[in-house]
Amino acid sequence: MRQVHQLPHLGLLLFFIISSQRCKTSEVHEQNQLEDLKALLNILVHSHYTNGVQAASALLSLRLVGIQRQELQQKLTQEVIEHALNKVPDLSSGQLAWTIMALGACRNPDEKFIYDSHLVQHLEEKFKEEIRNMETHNGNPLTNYYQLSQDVLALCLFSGNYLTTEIAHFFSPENKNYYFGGQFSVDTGAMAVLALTCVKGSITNHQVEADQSVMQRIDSHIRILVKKILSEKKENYLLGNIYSTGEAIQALLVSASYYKESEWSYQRTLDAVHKEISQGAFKIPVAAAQILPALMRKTYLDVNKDSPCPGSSSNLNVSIPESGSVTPPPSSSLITVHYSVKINKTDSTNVTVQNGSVFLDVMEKAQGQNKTLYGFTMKETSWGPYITSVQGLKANNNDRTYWEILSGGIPLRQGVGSYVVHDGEYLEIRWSKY
Ligand code: B12
Ligand SMILES: *[C@@H]1O[C@H](CO)[C@@H](O)[C@H](O)[C@H]1NC(C)=O
Ligand SMILES: *[C@@H]1O[C@H](CO)[C@@H](O)[C@H](O)[C@H]1NC(C)=O
Ligand SMILES: *[C@@H]1O[C@H](CO)[C@@H](O)[C@H](O)[C@H]1NC(C)=O
Ligand SMILES: *[C@@H]1O[C@H](CO)[C@@H](O)[C@H](O)[C@H]1NC(C)=O
Ligand SMILES: *[C@@H]1O[C@H](CO)[C@@H](O)[C@H](O)[C@H]1NC(C)=O
Repeated sequence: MRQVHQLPHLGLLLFFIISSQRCKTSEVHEQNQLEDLKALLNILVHSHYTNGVQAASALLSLRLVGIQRQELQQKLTQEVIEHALNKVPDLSSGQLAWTIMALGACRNPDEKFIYDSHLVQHLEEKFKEEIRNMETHNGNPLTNYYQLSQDVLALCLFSGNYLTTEIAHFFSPENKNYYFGGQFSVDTGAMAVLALTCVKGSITNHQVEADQSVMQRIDSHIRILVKKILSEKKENYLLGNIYSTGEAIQALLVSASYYKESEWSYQRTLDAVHKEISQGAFKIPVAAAQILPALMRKTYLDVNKDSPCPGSSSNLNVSIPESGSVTPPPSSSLITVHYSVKINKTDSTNVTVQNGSVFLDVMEKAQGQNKTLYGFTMKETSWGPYITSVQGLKANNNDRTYWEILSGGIPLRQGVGSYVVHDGEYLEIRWSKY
């Protein structure tokens, strides 16, 4: 069945694309980019949301770029509220921050829930718990710095309380939490730039008290973080990898006064992203949600609970066809892969699975062979299944330990639920520190 969904506001998107590159593109180019946007929207519209963070990310992005599909937004809002209702104690700080950001992205009736349920006060508490955990666990937060930045951003935009001295102290670019395995995390740095830029704006507008030295330190943090993000610009113009580029673009859009025009071209990075979209890199709804605002030159700092939700006056008639069945037909051929679990010693096996299987299928097959050696646990997250333990050994944020997944000794850039395995491949899951 091919249902056709009308999307009148694509006219606005088209307008943005054309106006952002009027000097160099051909019509074909524009048409392709519109197709890419439709593909992203298609994923956001047709995904089955199993998780409050997924729904919040999607709702936030759709509101930021001004896509108003009444029934979809209602469905997402319902999902977000249901996941928050009575479950606030179970949410991590960043999950709560994104719940607030999504519900209050612009002036709308759902905002009431934020205040009726005292979500901002709960977030203040959760942020304090993160800091307390750092103080008692060797500088390690309960979650991570990506989420601490989400917290600060939401507190800043929704008039929550925080100490600017504390922000200046903890968000120093030397802090180890910006790095995983010694490598600067572009996603994390970008989210911090957005948060710090918001805080800086609030100080400038005297919405919060701060002395001159705090202001200077925050300013210096932004400058250094922006430099680090730019130093992760790859030959293909992506910033970090494809999944950090959306947030990195946002960070660079709000911090233009910190780098020279010659240091970064929005257009080049945008073209690189479009190339990846057409190759199908954004099949997961959170991935699509994280890249969408940047494509429309929007950032999380455009969240404004007091201004009306942006819409479009254009009535260009474009439809999004349902494409629920893009998955290739099940192939009957079998492939064999090598699979090992590495802690101090390595346990290996060969596993035969259907061609087209993902990493998780291999893990399940191996577990069936020998539960002692290959048994594992996982939890559902916004990016899909996250491996929490293998052989009974549990990942722990307080020790910065996790289960790293690799192919041929190289860390994968996708999770076990998404990565499609190949015949003869050497897959590994390794007990690691970040
Ligand atoms: C922090 C972080 C980690 C931490 C998580 C532990 C911690 N201290 O929080 C560490 C360093 C351990 C980690 C590990 C991995 N990560 Co990571 N991670 C992130 C980061 C920076 C923030 C996540 C977050 O807190 N989100 C906000 C909260 C509110 O959402 P949440 O859903 O509740 O968050 C949880 C999940 O995101 C989960 N998680 C973290 N990473 C990953 C990756 C996958 C595939 C899954 C399913 C879940 C997951 O941990 C979060 C806290 O519980 C994101 C960046 C981004 N752009 O999102 C990358 C990111 C999600 N990670 C990524 C990847 C690839 C991985 C690994 C698969 C790397 C590897 N080769 O082993 C592993 C996961 C392996 C496994 N065990 O299943 C990619 C995913 C891309 C994709 N298309 O799937 C991202 C987008 C980074 C990037 N730019 O490439 N990660
Ligand atoms: C949009 O196009 C479809 C066919 O492509 C047509 O049936 C419909 O009436 C059009 N709607 C508007 C508002 O122009
Ligand atoms: C790995 O070996 C080291 C050194 O023998 C030991 O200290 C550590 O506890 C071992 N790690 C695990 C997870 O077994
Ligand atoms: C897996 O298969 C390879 C040949 O492809 C073989 O060399 C290896 O010994 C096998 N490993 C195990 C653990 O059976
Ligand atoms: C697996 O499927 C892919 C396409 O889906 C094909 O290119 C590849 O040759 C297949 N491999 C095997 C071993 O059948
Ligand atoms: C699993 O592996 C362990 C260690 O090699 C072995 O002792 C045990 O018998 C195996 N179990 C099965 C069901 O094969």
